[in-house]
Amino acid sequence: MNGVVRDFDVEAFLAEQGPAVEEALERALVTLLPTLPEVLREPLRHGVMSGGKRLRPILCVAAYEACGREASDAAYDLSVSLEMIHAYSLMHDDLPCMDDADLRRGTATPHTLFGEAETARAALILIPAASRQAWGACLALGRDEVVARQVVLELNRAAGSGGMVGGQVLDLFGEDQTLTADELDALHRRKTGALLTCSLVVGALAAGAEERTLGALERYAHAIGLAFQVADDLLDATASSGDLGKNPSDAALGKSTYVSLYGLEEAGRRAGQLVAEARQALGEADVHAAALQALASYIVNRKR
Ligand code: GRG
Repeated sequence: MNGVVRDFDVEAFLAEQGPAVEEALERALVTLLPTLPEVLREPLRHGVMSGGKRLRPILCVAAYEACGREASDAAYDLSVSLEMIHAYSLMHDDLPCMDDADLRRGTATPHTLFGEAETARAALILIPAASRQAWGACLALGRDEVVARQVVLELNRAAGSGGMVGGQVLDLFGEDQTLTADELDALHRRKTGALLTCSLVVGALAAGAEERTLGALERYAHAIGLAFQVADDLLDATASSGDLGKNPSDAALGKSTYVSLYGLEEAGRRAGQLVAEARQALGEADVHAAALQALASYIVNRKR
């Protein structure tokens, strides 16, 4: 679908980033879990530690590095605030009152293992915990409270009704309806795009990026946010639930997708165009970040 970035091994890069993200998540849980009633600890741990690509933290740290900073434990601690919001959203998304899924990341969903009420409650704890996580990490990175406040604000804005939650509402209300291209873009810019965009913005803010770099990273993020969803729809239409490790499919839920709207070939072309837009945004602001260039391609070429 889209060419690989020469001389950059994205698979090796992801394999290297993964353990640093897992360790930061463990550090966050070591602080958080003992503060909770026992009955909520296992659903929360399962929701956060059940794997996944860890794309949001990886993008956050890649943006931080693209702004000339060196990744440290505190940078990964910041990045996992995004994964905590993502984990809560998946825990809720899989509940019977939403997508009613029993498989996610190749494993049983938390509510099927630990109960609906326990999972719903445990997931909610992750929202304020993510804000505290981001705040503490910003200060540990040497940023002042003005920047830390801006980071926490961006995180909550992306997670809220103007972002992910608002997109989820549009998604649920759009079931069994045929959405237009503009409606589908608006839905996914919020549901999936807002948090992905926030991942880069937070990394850049914490790095003290100048306006021009911040703007370029934001444009890059808008493009890959949508490209991610187009690729997700292509995978949903072409791979089995066993290969993807999740269910049910969008078709089974009566959802409009980029594939139902454009067909496989045209949706693939759109994903390619969005990757090109993302790369161009970096080039225009002279952001030389091989990892981000390669991640844009990975997002549309991934197999899960
Ligand atoms: C109150 C209406 C209301 C909603 C609560 C449930 C919810 C908030 C939001 C759902 C948002 C959601 C499920 C977005 C899905 C985004 C998405 C494409 C997830 C899959 O992301 P990957 O592929 O997953 O990065 P992994 O498993 O790799 O982490």
